[in-house]
Amino acid sequence: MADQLRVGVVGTGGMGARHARNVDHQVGGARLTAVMDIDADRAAAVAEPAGAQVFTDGFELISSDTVDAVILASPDPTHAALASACLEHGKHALVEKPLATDLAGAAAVVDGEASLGRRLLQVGLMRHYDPQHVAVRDALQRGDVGRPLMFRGWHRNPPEARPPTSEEVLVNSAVHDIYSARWLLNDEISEVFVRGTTIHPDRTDQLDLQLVTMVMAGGAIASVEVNKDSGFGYEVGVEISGSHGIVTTAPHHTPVIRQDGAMSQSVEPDWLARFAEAYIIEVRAWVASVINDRPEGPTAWDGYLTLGATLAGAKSVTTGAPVTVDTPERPALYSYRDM
Ligand code: ISE
Repeated sequence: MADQLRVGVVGTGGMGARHARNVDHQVGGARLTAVMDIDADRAAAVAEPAGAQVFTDGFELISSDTVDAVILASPDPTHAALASACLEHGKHALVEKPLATDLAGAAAVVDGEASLGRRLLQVGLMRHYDPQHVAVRDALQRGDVGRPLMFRGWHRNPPEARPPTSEEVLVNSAVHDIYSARWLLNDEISEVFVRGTTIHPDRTDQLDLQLVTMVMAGGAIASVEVNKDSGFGYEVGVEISGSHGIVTTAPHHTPVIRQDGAMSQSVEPDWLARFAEAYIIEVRAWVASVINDRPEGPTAWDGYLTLGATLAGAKSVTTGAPVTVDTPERPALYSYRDM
């Protein structure tokens, strides 16, 4: 490996461009050497400030000997095949969530990594690095509220140019909160039931407002409200009721302004603003883990199990009934869990 970890970024949408910039500006031990997008001009605009090489094929970037490790931030359906290519080339990758868009795809990635016998993949379920979520995790670990019994999450988004399908709301957005429930309750999901409605009466098959309810294997319960067109900006938080108290993520840290007979507080417009710090912490932790060869954070197994529960939620939307979630036996490679 070169003196600094040479990182390639696949995909230069909002998230890929942010990861590329963070690698270039925020991480001491790494430099951006390659950027890929099918739109060469868009890739060039992201690559140029770092003097990185431009690719228009993700698989070529992964196999390039100018790249030690890869961040995959291309469209969701491409994640699994690209992650498998990283495994084939023995390269570490930070794979944006979801690990795959279907369970067979996620299973193939997990099988590939398990048969390699080496953890090379981290999944971008990045609430794991958000200081507000971490503070809740710390309170739970200290036992501040006793035994965690109920998880409540809220996840409110600005509208997207192309409105997502009901399944995309779950697979692209709620997947984060479903991971948070597993992570913070430190348990697996045994049942999911999703009900939804729509803010847009003309889109009855696109449920942009969903209530995800879950039962955990140990008996705790969880619910998540997902809103894909909040009408005011972006907001994500969690609250855990325990046997001795309740812990809630801190509210917005923007100032409260009193003026003209009213009080107001600004809200972040989107996740890139709300989680700006978390993305930096995440990529620093990932680079350090690659350099020290000490994997940490959400694993491919987390990506697989979380997707399994998420897709069970999508099934429940179509059947209108709760869906049981199976948790297969954990492969030995993933026996260590970094809470
Ligand atoms: C987006 O892809 C993300 O990952 C954000 O964290 C999430 O809040 C948003 O809903 C997704 O579309």
